[in-house]
Amino acid sequence: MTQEKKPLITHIFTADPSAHVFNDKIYIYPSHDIPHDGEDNDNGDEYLMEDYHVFSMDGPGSDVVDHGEVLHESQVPWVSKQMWAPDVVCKNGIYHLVFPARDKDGNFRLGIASSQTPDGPFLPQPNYIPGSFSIDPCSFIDDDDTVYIYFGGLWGGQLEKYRTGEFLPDGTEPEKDEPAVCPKCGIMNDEMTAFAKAPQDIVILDENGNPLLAGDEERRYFEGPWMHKHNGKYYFSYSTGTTHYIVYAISDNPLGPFTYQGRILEPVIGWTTHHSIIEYHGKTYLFYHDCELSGGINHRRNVKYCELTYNEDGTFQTVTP
Ligand code: FUB
Repeated sequence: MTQEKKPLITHIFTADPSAHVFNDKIYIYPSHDIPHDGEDNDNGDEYLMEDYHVFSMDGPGSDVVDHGEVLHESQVPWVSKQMWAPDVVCKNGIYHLVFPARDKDGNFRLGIASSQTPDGPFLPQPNYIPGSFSIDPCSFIDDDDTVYIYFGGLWGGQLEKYRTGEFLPDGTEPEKDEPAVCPKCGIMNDEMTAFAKAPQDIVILDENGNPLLAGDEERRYFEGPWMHKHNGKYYFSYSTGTTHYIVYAISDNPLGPFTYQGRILEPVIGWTTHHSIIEYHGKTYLFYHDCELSGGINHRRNVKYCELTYNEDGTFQTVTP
């Protein structure tokens, strides 16, 4: 499989790949990085995405098809800018693109756009999901058809500004010896228009059953959640941001608490790291991004993938990029 760990898409910059298997094909829903010469900052202002493209492959190793632009910010009434990492879930035969963007007040929100087909185009709902905030939605459908939206990102993603439940413009992260800010999860209604159950904390515990601390930057949640199920267990994986790892935690319940297990992916070229995991024809694949194509420019990223291997006990073998 010669494409493994090589830039998969080279005609535009792509990042944050959410991969899914629909109709026996692999579909990839990434962010679309726009090249510019602006500076990086801790607010993520360099990530100036405006639209989404959908890509598909007949299987690992096959050519990648670009299905073109499937949604642009100009089509979404509530969006001002920065359409960041999206995901897609198929519920009742409809494909729902779940995406974050800044609203007209500059706050990140989560929106939905829908299509009859996995390759779009996607028609947006006029308003964001009421009560939604922050970034990086991962939409997971369980065997009983319940759709869970896991989300949240620190710093530019504003998650630490919602520690009280309200938006506090000056909200900060907890002290290093306090429990870390938790990612959130909301359960969607059947119509995929609103949360049926308001977002709650997803608690990640250490090996002693204590919540990970804010100062535990090699393990605590930063952004980029992904959920998948394997042998009846729920695997919650995410980026540690400042320490640049993709790590994971396991639970018997989709709402946790989850227990930290270890690393999936060591740091890649570039500041951000963001991934997804799929099963395809009995094998497991990790989709991720780095900045190889641009020679390390943080906001000019490219999607890659490789095989991911479970150990017999259900833990992962760590991937080195
Ligand atoms: O692509 C913009 C942001 O960078 C994403 O929301 C984060 O997960 C990081 O990859």
